[in-house]
Amino acid sequence: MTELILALDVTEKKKALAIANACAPHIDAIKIGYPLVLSCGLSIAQELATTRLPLIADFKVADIPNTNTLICEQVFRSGFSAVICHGFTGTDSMKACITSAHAHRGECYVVAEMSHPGGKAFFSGGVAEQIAADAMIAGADGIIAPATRPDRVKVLRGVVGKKKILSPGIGVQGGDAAAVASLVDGIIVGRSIYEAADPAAAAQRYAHLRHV
Ligand code: OMP
Repeated sequence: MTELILALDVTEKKKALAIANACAPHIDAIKIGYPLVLSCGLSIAQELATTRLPLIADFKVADIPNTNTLICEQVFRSGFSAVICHGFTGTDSMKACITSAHAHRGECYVVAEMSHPGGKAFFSGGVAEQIAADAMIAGADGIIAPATRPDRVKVLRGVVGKKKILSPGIGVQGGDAAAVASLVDGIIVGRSIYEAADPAAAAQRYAHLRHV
């Protein structure tokens, strides 16, 4: 089953709550990152709890193990159910995030390859495959892989097997939801939904892909 994850990258609390509540019946999870948390605080997680949807903290955590643990403890104590971390920091740093997530019955996803054009500069030449493999060894629940490059998603699927792949880059970044939905466990969509005149209707347009 492919889930639809809303990337709620807005910076006004009122707008964030309005979009989240309107889209809630049509989505499976909400991903929140620095834009919303830096403007509204971590308490936004509690305010979004009314949607009854899983909340993914996209902080792309990328520090030494101790700092990663301290960050993830704050994330999970605030009510998030998953965290996204970077993998280039090494297995010990990833493990710190994974351990914290699992201690709170949460999940941890590791960025294996980024979706933007610049993502090719360093996540190339086998690096993404190695990050994905290390993420599996470290016990991650899944990886983040680019919807802008379905061929790469296929390669990374070969590395992670049945573990989850969440895939951003759909719409504004050029990725085609229909081309990746059947390859991944979740598609992440931000601007194509939250910048639409009617975000709920925009989210509903992905309904046919949610259970591919
Ligand atoms: P839109 O491009 O507006 O659909 O948003 C995509 C969302 O996915 C944003 O929140 C990005 O920060 C995030 N994202 C990427 O776009 N590319 C990546 O490689 C990784 C992420 C992510 O980790 O979620």
